[in-house]
Amino acid sequence: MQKSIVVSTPEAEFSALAFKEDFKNSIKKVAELGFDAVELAVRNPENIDFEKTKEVLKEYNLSVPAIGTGQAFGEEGLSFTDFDKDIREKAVERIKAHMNFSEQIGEPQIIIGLIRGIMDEDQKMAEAEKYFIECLRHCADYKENIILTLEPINRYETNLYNTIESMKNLINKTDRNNVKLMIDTFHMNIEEPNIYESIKKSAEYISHVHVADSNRWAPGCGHLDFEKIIETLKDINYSGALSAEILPKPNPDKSAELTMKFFEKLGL
Ligand code: LER
Ligand code: MN
Repeated sequence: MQKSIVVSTPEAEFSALAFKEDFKNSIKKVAELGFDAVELAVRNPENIDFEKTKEVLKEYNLSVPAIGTGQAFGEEGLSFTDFDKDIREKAVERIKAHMNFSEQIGEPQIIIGLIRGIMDEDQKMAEAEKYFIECLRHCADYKENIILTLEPINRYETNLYNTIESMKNLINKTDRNNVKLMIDTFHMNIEEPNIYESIKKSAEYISHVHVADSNRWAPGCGHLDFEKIIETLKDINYSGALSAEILPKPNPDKSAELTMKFFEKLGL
């Protein structure tokens, strides 16, 4: 499993990011700490210099297991389930731009997390789901070689698809080979009846993993049993990345250091 951490390209506001300033410097620190990979959180790929990004990643020999997209919802309100067709279309166009970016840097996986949106009081679940599936199919068919990895997110952040079971149902209904599941230990701790059983039952769906402890600090700073989580992931033959999506606490550098020390303690 690759040791990875989320780094944002500039302009981010989402709080659970260890690094969000000075891209090159962040990448350098991540590489020096010994990470294998870096997950990029990107609001709008149009603002990014693809070549320069590729160059920096190459210089520090880091791969990119996935690209995060949540800021497009958090900062611009783009969503796959909005009542407004225009907003849904803009959300699809944005994810297609992420897919182009992902293809350019040769790491074909896009996270569909908060961009699913939040269901309005007046909206019915069936309607939200219909829109979500429509948008997913548009994106999935746009580039079949790029995986869209769908993230169950806890109830305090969205009222749509909080559990792994609900997301697997949605994935089955979407019926596209490049639509997969990702798990996040922070959300699982809130929503899953049994973290290990949920992982075991999802073996053939999981394409990416976010790690954060129960308090969203670096793994090892809360009360999750990461030894058992890693063991379970090994049992299902998961060989992708463990990507730390953590609060920058007690400060950004220290949170990354704590993550790396704990990864090493786990024998990763
Ligand atoms: C994004 O990966 C995530 O986990 C969400 O909690 C974003 O708020
Ligand atoms: Mn996450």
